[in-house]
Amino acid sequence: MKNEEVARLLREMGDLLELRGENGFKVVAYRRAARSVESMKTDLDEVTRRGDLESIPGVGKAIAAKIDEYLRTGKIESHERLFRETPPGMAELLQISGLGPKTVSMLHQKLGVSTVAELEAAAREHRVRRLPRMGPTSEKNILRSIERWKKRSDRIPLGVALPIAQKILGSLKKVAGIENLTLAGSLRRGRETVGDVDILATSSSPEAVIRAFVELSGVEEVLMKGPTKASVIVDETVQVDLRIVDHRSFGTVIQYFTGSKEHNVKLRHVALSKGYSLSEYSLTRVADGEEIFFDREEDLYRHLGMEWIPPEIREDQGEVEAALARRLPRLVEVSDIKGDLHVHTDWSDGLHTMEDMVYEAQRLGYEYMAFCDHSHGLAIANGLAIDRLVEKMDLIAGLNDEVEGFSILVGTEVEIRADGKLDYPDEILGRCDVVVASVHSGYNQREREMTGRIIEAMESEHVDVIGHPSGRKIGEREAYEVDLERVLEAAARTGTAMEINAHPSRLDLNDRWSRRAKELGVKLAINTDAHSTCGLSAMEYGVKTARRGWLEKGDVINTLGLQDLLRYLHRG
Ligand code: DGT
Ligand code: CA
Ligand code: CA
Ligand code: ZN
Repeated sequence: MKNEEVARLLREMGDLLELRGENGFKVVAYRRAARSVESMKTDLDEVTRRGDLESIPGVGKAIAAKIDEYLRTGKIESHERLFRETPPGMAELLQISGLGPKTVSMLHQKLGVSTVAELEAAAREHRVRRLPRMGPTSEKNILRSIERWKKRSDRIPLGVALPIAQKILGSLKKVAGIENLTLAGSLRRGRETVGDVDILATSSSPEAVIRAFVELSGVEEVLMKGPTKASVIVDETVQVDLRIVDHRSFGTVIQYFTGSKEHNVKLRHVALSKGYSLSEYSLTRVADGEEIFFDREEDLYRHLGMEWIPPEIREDQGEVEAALARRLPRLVEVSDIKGDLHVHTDWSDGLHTMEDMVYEAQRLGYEYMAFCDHSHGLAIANGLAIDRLVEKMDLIAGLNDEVEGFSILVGTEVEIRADGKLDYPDEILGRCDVVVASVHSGYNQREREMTGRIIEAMESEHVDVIGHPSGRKIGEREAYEVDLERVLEAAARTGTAMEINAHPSRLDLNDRWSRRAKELGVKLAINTDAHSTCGLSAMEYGVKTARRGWLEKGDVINTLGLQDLLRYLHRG
């Protein structure tokens, strides 16, 4: 992990130096070093420990010192200086694929271009093609790369896209003659971010449906409108595509437009191996050209000798092989969830009272809920001092007597302090039913410290769950430096569950790490971390993430009934 990061920094230094017109020798040296660090099989930490950095091909004294600096401090001062001294748009220009530093500095010198927007304008005005080594084709390629770059940086969080999509589905449902209205694309697969919203439907009067679609009240711009297809913009930036397809092909089309592209490629291979060619509309028998149509997706998969594959795992990560062998997992469902184990109230930084939260949880059909307000060290979140937590425990006991068929668990979201110690003494933690331990402070620790800090918390016999284990916030903040592989190994060893925090801006653990956790035999808890009654409905995002991680009911502790859960928590 560190090797990759160091390689990236070294390569970036080469680029930034070249952008400044530094001498070519230095530039080449950084790139060569980056390449060899990248291809190394050993950890840089290990090499440093042996005092062997200079044995890496292409790494001399100067670069070795920078690598060493990174390993000690987590940054390279001269890299940061270079970055600061480069106009911000210029570094961004380097991210446009096909644009190296040479081209970027030429564009800067000849056209005064120093941002992506300026480059786009110059290319549209055909000023780029007149430059040396450029022409109409390279100009067109630049524009295409800019489009791709924009798309890549503009992915929409699932938590934003899904409500928008559901609102549109709600309006479309009322349009006369529309049938089989379904989400497709990455949104149907439940990816944590989506490029756009894809919707499919069938209708005997497609043009009327398309007309109604582009005239929906939220539509701000119509990008494209054809007889069976339209693309519009809603909420300023969200693109929504609607396609109306033939009823008899619906199964094949929905399969195709659900993707992922990689899954589709794999599926076409399977079809070919069985003597069919698969298009987005039909399956054609190669031998005699006979075309087979499927109005149901299930039938298409069945015809190819496979189980139907839930959309969330269609990523070509082994699902096609598993479906052929009829060994697909039975993925966990929202209806399997029996309670929420991480919920805040107005005792710390939540909006609603314990009573409000209980009422909503019962409405959702849960059997139990754990109130996990913050611990006192987290002053900004109004964390509870010990006496307040004790007071709350008494109130919960009273509430439990009042409600029927529902159990309120005493919990805490205890802060894992920078040194790995927990924010409450053992005696208090021992009195809780559920202890979620999380990191909300000291994000800047180096990987080794952060990993050790979380593992130390897991060694406590009282800690049941690690909350939002990576700390990332989608589109906002990267994960802190942490070796999740080691954390998961420790979780398996100590029997600690990992949270899938269902808040749509967290989804943490994410899909991949959830799957890895399962592989290592670690249990998960899907929790909303709700800070209000509405927050409790985020469960569906967490379950989607769990499904994308191939999790089954048995992998998730809050699918257990109350008694089994308490036994699992050793508090029976
Ligand atoms: P996104 O929108 O970037 O989050 O990802 P998707 O997966 O929704 O991609 P999108 O909207 O471009 O296309 C929807 C689906 O259509 C995609 O998942 C698979 C299918 N598809 C689109 N283009 C291709 C293609 O070139 N080849 C194949 N096999 N499938 C494609
Ligand atoms: Ca899409
Ligand atoms: Ca699309
Ligand atoms: Zn929390």
